[in-house]
Amino acid sequence: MSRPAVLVARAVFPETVARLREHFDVEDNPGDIIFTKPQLIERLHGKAGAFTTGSERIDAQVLDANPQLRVVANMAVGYNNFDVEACTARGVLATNTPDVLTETTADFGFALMMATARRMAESEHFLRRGEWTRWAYDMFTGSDVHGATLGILGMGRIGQAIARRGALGFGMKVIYHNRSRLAAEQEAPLGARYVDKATLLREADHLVLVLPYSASSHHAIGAAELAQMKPTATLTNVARGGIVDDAALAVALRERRIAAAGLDVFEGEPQVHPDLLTLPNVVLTPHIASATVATRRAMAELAADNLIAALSGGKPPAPINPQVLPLRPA
Ligand code: 8YV
Repeated sequence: MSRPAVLVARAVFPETVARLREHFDVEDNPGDIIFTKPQLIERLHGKAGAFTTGSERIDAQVLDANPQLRVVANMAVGYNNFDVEACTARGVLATNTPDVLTETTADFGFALMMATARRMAESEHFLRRGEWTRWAYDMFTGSDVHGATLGILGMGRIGQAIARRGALGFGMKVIYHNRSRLAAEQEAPLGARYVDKATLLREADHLVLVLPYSASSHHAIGAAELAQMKPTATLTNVARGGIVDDAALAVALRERRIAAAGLDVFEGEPQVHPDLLTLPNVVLTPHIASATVATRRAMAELAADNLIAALSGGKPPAPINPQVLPLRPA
């Protein structure tokens, strides 16, 4: 019997590709070309599986043009690049990479929040420009992180890991809003208080967004929400572009309706709203919250584990739509 063929849609660790080659006929993408939709459709021809990242949109059109496709394995915990309903309707298994990036992403979210509150990027640029000539009592005064109120929108695994850092490491008061309330035994060690969204916006000194992107979270933070925040508050987004209305945020930052923002994700990235680029009170990073060597390796390995298990009739560790299992025969 011939081996299944898979597409590795973006450049990834050579070790991961080599491991996949032990199981499959692999077409990889060492040049790291970002495929257009027609290119992706064409590359997927004849493939039983795809190793994808957030840059490949797997929707009904791609699936219908490739009825032989049975597994799409995302190297990401977020999977808004997948139309999961379309996958499920066609019996295509979708998988992701939860857990392995939780702590690393929480480290980064916390660091970005701190950099934002303490004006690290802005002051570094000032120093590099050679403008640091003397000390001044009010030079780059920011707002405290320790003891402040940490607001978390989206209290999943990463949200809880950020809350833990704030509560246990920095003595922060934690408030959160989520689709569902945590169990009392999860809230208690963090002293976390479940509040409605309006209270979260009103009370947070530092608001961190960690919710998944979907039609219902699109522009969850827009002009109306920003207007409810404290003028001294910071906003940090390590979730997905599109959760924040970036144009409205740029206006709020320019008019100092909130103090500052830290953004790792953007609407339409890698494009960044031009107004954000001109503002001093925003820390901008290129979607790197999960980017440590160890975590990216773990993500790649888990995506490969998913693909290998699913296409060999096993139980993939992180299925998104397990109801399609067992996989339809090739
Ligand atoms: C990925 C992420 O780097 O896991 C996620 O959801 O946003 C990042 O960790 C990115 O999505 C590439 O696939």
